[in-house]
Amino acid sequence: MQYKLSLIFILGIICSLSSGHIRLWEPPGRSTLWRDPRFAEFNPPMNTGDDGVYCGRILQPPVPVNCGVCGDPFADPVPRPNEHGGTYGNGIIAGRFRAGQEIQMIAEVTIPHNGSFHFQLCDELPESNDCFVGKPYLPITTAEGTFFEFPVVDSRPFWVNGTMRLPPGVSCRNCVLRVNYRSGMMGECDDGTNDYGCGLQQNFRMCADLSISL
Ligand SMILES: [Cu+2]
Repeated sequence: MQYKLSLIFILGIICSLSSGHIRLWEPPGRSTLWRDPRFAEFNPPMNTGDDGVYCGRILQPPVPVNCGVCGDPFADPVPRPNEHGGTYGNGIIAGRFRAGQEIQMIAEVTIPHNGSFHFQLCDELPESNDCFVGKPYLPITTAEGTFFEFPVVDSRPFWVNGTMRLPPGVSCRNCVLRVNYRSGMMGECDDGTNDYGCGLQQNFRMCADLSISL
């Protein structure tokens, strides 16, 4: 137990020293557009912490309760930096697609902490928590198979290179794609025991603007 606790402590230090954990390259997240030369003409604002947008470092239950809709600190004034109308949410369309299309998906997990991530699509602007609640998870296909929740099992930084199926019949001039990565570190379960993935976890989010036609 002593060993486990000190391990958690050490991991906590590693986490707090580095921003880090997931970056959405394709379609590029709002905070990552600046890294992509295809969008240089739009002069997207630079966010070097684009892989560390995690609810202001506040750990979250399985359904996040105090986290910005696109991962910013909940206490930030709305629109928060990664939300539509915020610093990084200035309506630059990261990709133009057709409803139901299978699109490329590239994500970089810069610090893996077990757990899993999923994608959802909101068809309203500004995006809202209510819009994402209940929306289906988009199927992600890689060499490993097809997943609605993509499991993070590697212990070293890795890339996920695959495809993702957009929902059929959903179109919008500016849809909002969101990735949500919940870590699977040691935590307290409902029955009082400790196990990986239980209790409060780090929760990363990133939103991207897509234009989807029928
Ligand atoms: Cu971490």
